[in-house]
Amino acid sequence: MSTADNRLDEERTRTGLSKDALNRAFLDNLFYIQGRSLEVATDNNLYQAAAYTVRDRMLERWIKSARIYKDQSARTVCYLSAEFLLGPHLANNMINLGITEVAREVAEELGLDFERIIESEEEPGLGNGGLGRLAACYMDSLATTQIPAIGYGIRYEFGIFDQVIVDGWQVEKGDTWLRNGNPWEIMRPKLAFPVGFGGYSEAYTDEHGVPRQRWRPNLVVNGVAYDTAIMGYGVTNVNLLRLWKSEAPESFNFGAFNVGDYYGAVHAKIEAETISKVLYPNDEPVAGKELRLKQQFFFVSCSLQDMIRLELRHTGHLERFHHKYAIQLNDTHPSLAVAELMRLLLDDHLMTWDQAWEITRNSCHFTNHTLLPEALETWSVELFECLLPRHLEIIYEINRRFLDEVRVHFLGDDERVARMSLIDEQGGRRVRMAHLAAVGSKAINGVAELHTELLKSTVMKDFNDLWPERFHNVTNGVTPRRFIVASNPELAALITETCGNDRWVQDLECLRDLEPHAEDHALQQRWREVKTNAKRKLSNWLGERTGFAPDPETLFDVQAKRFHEYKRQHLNLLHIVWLYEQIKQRPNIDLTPRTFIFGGKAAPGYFMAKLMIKLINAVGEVINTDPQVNGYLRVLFMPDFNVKNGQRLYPAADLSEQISLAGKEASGTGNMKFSMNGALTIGTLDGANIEIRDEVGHENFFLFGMTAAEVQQQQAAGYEPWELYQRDEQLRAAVDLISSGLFSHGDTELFRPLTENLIHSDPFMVLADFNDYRERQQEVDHAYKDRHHWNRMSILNTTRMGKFSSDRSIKEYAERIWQVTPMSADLSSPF
Ligand code: T68
Repeated sequence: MSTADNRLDEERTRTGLSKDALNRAFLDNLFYIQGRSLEVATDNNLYQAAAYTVRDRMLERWIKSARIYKDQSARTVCYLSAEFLLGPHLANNMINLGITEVAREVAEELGLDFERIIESEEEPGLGNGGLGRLAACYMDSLATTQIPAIGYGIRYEFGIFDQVIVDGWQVEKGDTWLRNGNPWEIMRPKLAFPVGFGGYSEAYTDEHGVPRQRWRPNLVVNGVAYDTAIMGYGVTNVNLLRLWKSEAPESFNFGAFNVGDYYGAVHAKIEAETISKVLYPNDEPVAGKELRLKQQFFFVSCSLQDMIRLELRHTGHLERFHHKYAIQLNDTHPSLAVAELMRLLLDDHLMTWDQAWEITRNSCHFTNHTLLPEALETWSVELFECLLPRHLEIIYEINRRFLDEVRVHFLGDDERVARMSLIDEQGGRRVRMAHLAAVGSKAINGVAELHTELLKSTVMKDFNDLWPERFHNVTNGVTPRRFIVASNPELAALITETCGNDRWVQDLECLRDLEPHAEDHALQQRWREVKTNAKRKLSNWLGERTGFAPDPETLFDVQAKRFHEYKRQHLNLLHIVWLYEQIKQRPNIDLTPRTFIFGGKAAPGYFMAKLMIKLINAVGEVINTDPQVNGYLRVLFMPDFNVKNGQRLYPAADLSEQISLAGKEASGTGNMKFSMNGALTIGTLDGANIEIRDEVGHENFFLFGMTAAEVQQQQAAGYEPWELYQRDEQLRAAVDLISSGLFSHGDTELFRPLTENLIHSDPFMVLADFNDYRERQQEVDHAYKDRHHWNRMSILNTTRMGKFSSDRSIKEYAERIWQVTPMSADLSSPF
């Protein structure tokens, strides 16, 4: 063999996908990176070696994609998000590379437990919930649909806390996901940008005699890039997720050392590193959280500087920046991008205001994820002035010009001007981040049809009156690669076998091919077996973790999502308590045996949400140990609901609880994951539930509760939960059982905050929807008894979920919002 042939051979071994190549690479990685042989390797050693092996296979494709994108001058989507809730990489990357089966064979031939290696991965929990997970699904779909994209965010050292349950209460544990290293990321020490804070804005005259402004910050930190490859499914495109870590600039340290201030230097280093230290939990008041604003500015500034660097390197100027980059702001967290891009173009690149504004306004696009007033971000002008004085000036100027436009458009409407201003002048003055994002964006979108309509008619009504053409709906979606193929391989195999091909993985609408088989009893039978196997697997896992393994023959009724009063986990609980009472009163009652499973985290400072978790565990303790009822009812709490644990739950659910108060859940995405895996939904007309119900068929969905319009009417008319409580005996019995102390060892105080809140205030109208919910649950009970009918409904739920693939969402963004086109990164083209 010639030297060149040898090199090629080596290269194939290093990055090839054959069994031999994988085998050799895996053993090499185990030996040369981990310093271990097979005999002494720990689970983590094996996982790391597997991860490096898979990552190396993505690298060549990644570099090639980047080269092709650059050569073609593609418009690149830059997805700016403070959160990316990625979930475990290994299994997913093997699926997208198409090497799962051959990798399994390699493991088996080496005598290794393939599943166990996959299980060993600790997931990067760099997000709170739906918003962060959506960003991760979109990264998967961007690569799969071949759209050049970079995800930009923060490399938090501590992601979302781990949840443990102690005496029924949630206890938070620090998430140390980096303790064993992260084989998926590549640190780019040379790719670092300075980010300033504080100081002042200074006027000066440039060499052409033009008066200008510049920022003199008094603190500068460095943002260092950490890159992760995001592989598309069934294509060779690989996109980039670039997360920023904050560090102290070296010069700063040396400066301090030179004057002998050793402690000062160390302190400065710690202060700089603090910025990317920890992810903030949502549902907590942000007031006073200066560090959060610092985080937002930090990652936005690094990301924009990176885009500018790339564009300058490529073309030498920024005039076409907006043609080259489509920036998507994932909620208001990155909305400082509007002000920072203006500053960079004005102050650093010396553009005129009009030029800079034209570029900014045509680069940015904004997604809103919530209508809850307490979640709409504002920052005090005082804090802004202190941290970002130059940005405040720019925001004032954007506002001055904007309000002039409003005045012209709505002559004499001063109230509207005050409502729309970027500055809220009521009480302490505050910067309204949603207004900043809206003014600086070409497109504004909601995440489900109802949500977009409510956005246009309530919180952003004034903006919709002014610029109706800017508003769009893009209903959320989730990736079927992770939420069917990776989570539920048995179901995936059955679908592929029945369809005769696996096209559905890339085009979820192909699931419709299954529909003619929905009546087929043989398929129904196998469908059910797949579900029961998934339930058995979950049951075993729960048995190991919680000491109780539920019976897979019972109906698995699952509510898994963040804990929040608007999501109404307490409505579910009230029904359980009511059922308990029914069984106690009529021991021979004819009920379908059910296992109620809850999962989800509460924000550490959200007392009511934490009390709901305690109540679930308290009710479980009583019910699960009462032989009179536990043949019918079981209540379980799955601790530490995260992406990995979610993947255990979705395949095993018979019934999915999507019971938020209508108008409160922007979209929901768990609803989609359950339904794709054949769970039926009991739900309200809220968020994407409405569209899911329209797709799967009204007869295959258990609907209950008020509409968003009815909610508004009742609240306007003065909602009186106390009257309902007085009038409705069933309801009163359930609430009273909780206050009686039965679930709290006689303590009548423990759950009082919850019951009192329901009776006297009930902001999320739990009592108003209770009866309808209870009745629909009775229908569920009956429906489950007719197995054929249930199986048919379950099959139809899966086959009709095509719309909710995140590939569809991304195609809509690409066509309607970003105006970008797919670009194949064909590996066979010359390298
Ligand atoms: C969720 N929002 C919506 N926010 O609640 C959900 N918030 O309906 C929707 O499906 C999902 O976004 C995706 O669009 C969130 O998850 C947060 O996590 C969050 C984080 C920080 C600050 C505020």
